[in-house]
Amino acid sequence: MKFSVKGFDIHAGYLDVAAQRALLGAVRGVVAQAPFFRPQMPNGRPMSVRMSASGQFGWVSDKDGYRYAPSHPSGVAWPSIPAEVLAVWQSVTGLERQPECCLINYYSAEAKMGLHQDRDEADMQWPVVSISLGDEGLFRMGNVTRGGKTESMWLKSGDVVVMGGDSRLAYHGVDRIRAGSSKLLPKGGRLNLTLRVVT
Ligand code: MD3
Ligand code: FE
Repeated sequence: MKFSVKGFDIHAGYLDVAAQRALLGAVRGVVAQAPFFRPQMPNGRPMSVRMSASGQFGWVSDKDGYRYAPSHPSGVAWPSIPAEVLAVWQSVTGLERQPECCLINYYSAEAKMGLHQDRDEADMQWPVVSISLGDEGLFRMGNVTRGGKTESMWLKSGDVVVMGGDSRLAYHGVDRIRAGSSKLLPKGGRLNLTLRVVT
């Protein structure tokens, strides 16, 4: 079912297990070419979340700061966004415009992501689509400005979230992972794919 929390459109149970497995296979193909790495935070420490990407751009962060970049830290170009992933963008947004980045976040049981805004894309009119796979993650949704009330919900494997309109610039983060809550990933953990128009 579809519902809205603070302007975030949540499609709970959007992907059945077969579709989740197909996406997982596609992600494995990407990370075989572009292995997970731990981006550096502004304080110089590595993030707990491991990242990779596909598409014309991925997100990298190092001593020079963070930015969208056309290649993996190893220097290889990011693989193209898998067709199965583009199909989710198409069915949930109906847009002609294609995403240029599919960021892949992997959360081990201990990983989390602090509250932040995503504002490095050129045009915030385009939505961001998020696909959750594997263990459940506690997603926190805030406001367009820092502070104020937040709402949290557990995102489960197969859930798809569309961030458009006011929610596009809202603060958000992932507080914790419920280890062992899904059997999709044999070694556990949570994968989150975010599809973005960058330019
Ligand atoms: C709201 N990822 O990669 S997905 C991120 O579960 C990120 O890995 C989280 O925040 C995760 O930047 C949350 C939901 C999400 C993703 C992108 C957004 C919410 C967003 C961009 C703008 C507004
Ligand atoms: Fe984000």
